[in-house]
Amino acid sequence: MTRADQQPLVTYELSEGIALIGLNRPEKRNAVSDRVIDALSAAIDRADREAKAGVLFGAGNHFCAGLDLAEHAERTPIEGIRNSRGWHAVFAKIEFGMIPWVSALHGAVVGGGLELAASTHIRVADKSAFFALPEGQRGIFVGGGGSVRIQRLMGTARMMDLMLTGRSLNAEEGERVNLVQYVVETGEARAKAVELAKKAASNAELSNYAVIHALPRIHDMAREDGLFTESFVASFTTTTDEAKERLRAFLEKRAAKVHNPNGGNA
Ligand code: 1HE
Repeated sequence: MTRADQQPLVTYELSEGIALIGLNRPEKRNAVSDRVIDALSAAIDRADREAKAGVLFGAGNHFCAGLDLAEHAERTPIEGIRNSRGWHAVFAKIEFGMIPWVSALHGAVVGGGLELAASTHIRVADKSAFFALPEGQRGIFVGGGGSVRIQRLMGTARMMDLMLTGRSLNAEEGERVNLVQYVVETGEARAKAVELAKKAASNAELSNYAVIHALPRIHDMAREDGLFTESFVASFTTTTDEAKERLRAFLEKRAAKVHNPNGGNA
């Protein structure tokens, strides 16, 4: 039996409404082959149906070493496009699906691994994480949506620097350039990601959907179009029975107050 017969390339677990999806090819540093993309796609579909939020992580010492270079070495131009468009389709299901996604990053988060992480809504890195876009050294280009998503996160100048020089950023540098929102101690990324996913899962599902779908679209709109769209999304979400009940719960002091990080609310 081959290794692939024994272990799934992507693991799936549902715990307390949170889908935990693991890239599970640690002997190849979770490099993304066509079969990994197919398995990831199926897992995302399942999570979309049955979870309220999801966490994406990598097994072993690294989150993901990006594109499976062994597979890619043999592709024709049209096969390369099919491959890239396949990644786009799956990553779009993460970014614009039904639920919020949090990625737990450690070790290598490089190339397509960073593109995958960029399709999630919140990124948590532990201190072992490092980020790089070594496509130039491999003679290729980003193909998993990085030119859109990573460029949007870190800006053109910084992404050009990563791609032209092949340099790596550590976790703290990654936070400084907006690649991740959280940095935690080594080994703690997954627990933090689950904690954040649970927080998101406790929101109204419609609010989460609006956040995921409306914010990036409004970002790309002209100002007045954005404000117009915001009013409609706001009115639609605010007038649901669930919103009314949540608003009443606050007024009747049945709901938690906003946490005061300066030590209030005691
Ligand atoms: C791989 C891959 C891979 C490892 N495709 N097989 N990505 C890269 O250019 C990153 C290439 N990988 C690395 O730089 C290193 O492997 C790591 C820094 C991630 C990890 O180093 P290390 O010392 O822990 O592992 P290793 O010994 O280098 O790798 C272990 C095995 O995984 C080894 O195979 P083995 O048969 O010799 O055991 C490696 O060949 C294999 N491996 N990474 C295939 N990526 C949609 S476009 C996206 C474009 C990109 O993603 S470009 C970036 C590609």
